[in-house]
Amino acid sequence: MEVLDKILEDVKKRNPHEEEFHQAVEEVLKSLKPVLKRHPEYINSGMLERFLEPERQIMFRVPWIDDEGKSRVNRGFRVQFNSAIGPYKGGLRFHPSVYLGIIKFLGFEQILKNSLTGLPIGGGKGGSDFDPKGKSDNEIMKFCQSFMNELYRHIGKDVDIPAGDIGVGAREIGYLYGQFKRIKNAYEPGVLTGKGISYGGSLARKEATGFGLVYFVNEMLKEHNYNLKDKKIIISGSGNVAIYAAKKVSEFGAKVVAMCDSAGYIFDENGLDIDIIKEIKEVKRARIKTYLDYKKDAKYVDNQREIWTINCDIALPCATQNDITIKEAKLLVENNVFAIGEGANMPCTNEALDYFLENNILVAPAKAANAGGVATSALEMVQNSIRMSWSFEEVDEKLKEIMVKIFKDAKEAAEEYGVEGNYVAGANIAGFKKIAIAMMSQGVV
Ligand code: NDP
Ligand code: 2IT
Repeated sequence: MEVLDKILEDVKKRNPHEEEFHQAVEEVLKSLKPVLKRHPEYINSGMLERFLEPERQIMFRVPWIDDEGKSRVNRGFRVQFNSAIGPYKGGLRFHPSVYLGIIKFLGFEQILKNSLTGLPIGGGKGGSDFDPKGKSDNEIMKFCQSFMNELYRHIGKDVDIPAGDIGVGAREIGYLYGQFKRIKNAYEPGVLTGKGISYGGSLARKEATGFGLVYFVNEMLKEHNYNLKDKKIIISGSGNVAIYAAKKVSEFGAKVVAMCDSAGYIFDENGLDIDIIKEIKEVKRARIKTYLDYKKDAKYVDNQREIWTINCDIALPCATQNDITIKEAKLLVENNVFAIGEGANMPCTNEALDYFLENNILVAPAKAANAGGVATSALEMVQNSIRMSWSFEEVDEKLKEIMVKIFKDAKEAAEEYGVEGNYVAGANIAGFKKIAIAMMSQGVV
């Protein structure tokens, strides 16, 4: 469709040098072709162009003082992308690679992901180029407080509800919430999710993204007469998503043979001990190579990229974007991988995704497969507003139901639009349809 090429060209021109954002838009537009053919009004009304333009983008200075008393400055972001179906919702990422293009791609993906959860949440994302690595607890606190000194005026339980992402976990959310409360002089826990359990956090939120990913992958495998039992799994990353994906696949009887951090990977043919990785990462905040201090038989390779050279049945990229390029995709297929479950956001390049689909590899796409985190964040918001908390089992049960439903919706959308088995397209279509109807109903605002 020529008109879509023109729309993509315009997006590139209006958002120069934001390659990750271009990539995310390109993937979605490609999937939406059959929908837009059936619904030319989505283009003719200008709705599609509005959908590709964030409602609001906020950039701000974050000054803070380090432990040596030196003045430092970082850049803060919040992109409030789309509020058609609910208040902006999405995480905060603290990583030196963060710039506007990263936050925009994440915010854009979040719109469709949040729509897929079936819960009333719009899409947004934020973060900073602050690097938490090597910072003391005091420095992290100082940075979070300064970040909130600006962010507080843009968020609220019915306006915009941030949460965690790379570099932001319960510790950071605690400092952010503490500062929000001081500024507002009100106890409004629904303004942030991923909080500690003692002050309004939800049980199972920590586990939700990784668990949800495995529930989704399990549904996809069932649909194609496979299961997880005895399968060899590689998981990239060793953070929040990776750890709980590893725990859950192990419960399903699969074996995680390799995991990594940004420096290198650990490998054990007999399976890794996930509790040790949890201890290293969550308690000690140490590097993954220290796994060798616990398990002498494991191997450490000082090159994270090479994790994809290992043989496996299923790959779960759970670290960061563009982790699997065409080169890694070809290696994985050569080594007989049969399914990919995207735990991270946009971990495969578009070329890699196309290659997997052309080779009949099952792909569980990020915006569907990792939606369990934000879905459970929305459940945390419900608990905050009714001033009650549910048990771990209750939340986990709801999470499972949501993931099964997301799989069904992606599958049915793919069938309806003639791309059966392509869950990448199915998820984009199913997520978009709800947003499109809401935006069309609300008029040009
Ligand atoms: P964490 O900060 O807990 O962990 C990130 C992991 O990925 C670490 O092992 C980190 O290694 C590694 N990593 C980060 N950046 C790079 C990089 N540039 N190259 C190689 N490795 C890298 O983050 P999460 O587990 O929360 O997030 C992981 C992914 O999942 C992200 O894509 C995020 O957007 C996505 N996601 C997260 C959700 C959540 O609820 N937390 C929900 C849905 C998606 P190191 O420690 O060395 O930096
Ligand atoms: O990418 C994501 O979905 C997240 N980082 C979780 C967002 C949230 O609001 O829980």
